[in-house]
Amino acid sequence: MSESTLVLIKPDGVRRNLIGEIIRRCEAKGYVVAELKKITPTRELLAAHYAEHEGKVFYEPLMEFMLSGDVVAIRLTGHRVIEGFRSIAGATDPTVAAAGTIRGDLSRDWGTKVVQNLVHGSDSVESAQRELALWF
Ligand code: DAT
Ligand code: MG
Repeated sequence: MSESTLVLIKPDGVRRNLIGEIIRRCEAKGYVVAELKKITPTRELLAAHYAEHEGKVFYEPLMEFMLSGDVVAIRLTGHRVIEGFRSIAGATDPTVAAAGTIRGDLSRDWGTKVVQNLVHGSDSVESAQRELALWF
């Protein structure tokens, strides 16, 4: 039984030329890149994507950050990939994300209003279905 998750390589990952390194880690883990595209997201798309965070203090900085450059959207597939990708991505806060994870190894806190942590991964089957429908 296979499932899909939405992975986004955020503008910091694209700017830092980490697209290959991030995809390499997904593939090395055994997941499959089923669909992939590089896009310039609109505010409307991001507002729908991050609807759960509307009203939070970091919402506007998060939107500005996500609008600051291109994003790579990936439909990543494999048994338990939703949970598995979040495991290899690491904790939201890159300062405390474990070594060995994407965020722990490759990102840090730069003192910006919103944490720049390289990747997004859907957090549940429902989120994955909703987000994949938005981006693909
Ligand atoms: P995740 O991306 O680990 O699922 P999230 O969905 O709670 O985390 O938040 C979305 C993004 O918003 C997250 O990747 C970074 C930013 N963010 C979350 N909480 C934050 C906070 N307390 N301060 C600053 N940025 C935050
Ligand atoms: Mg989230």
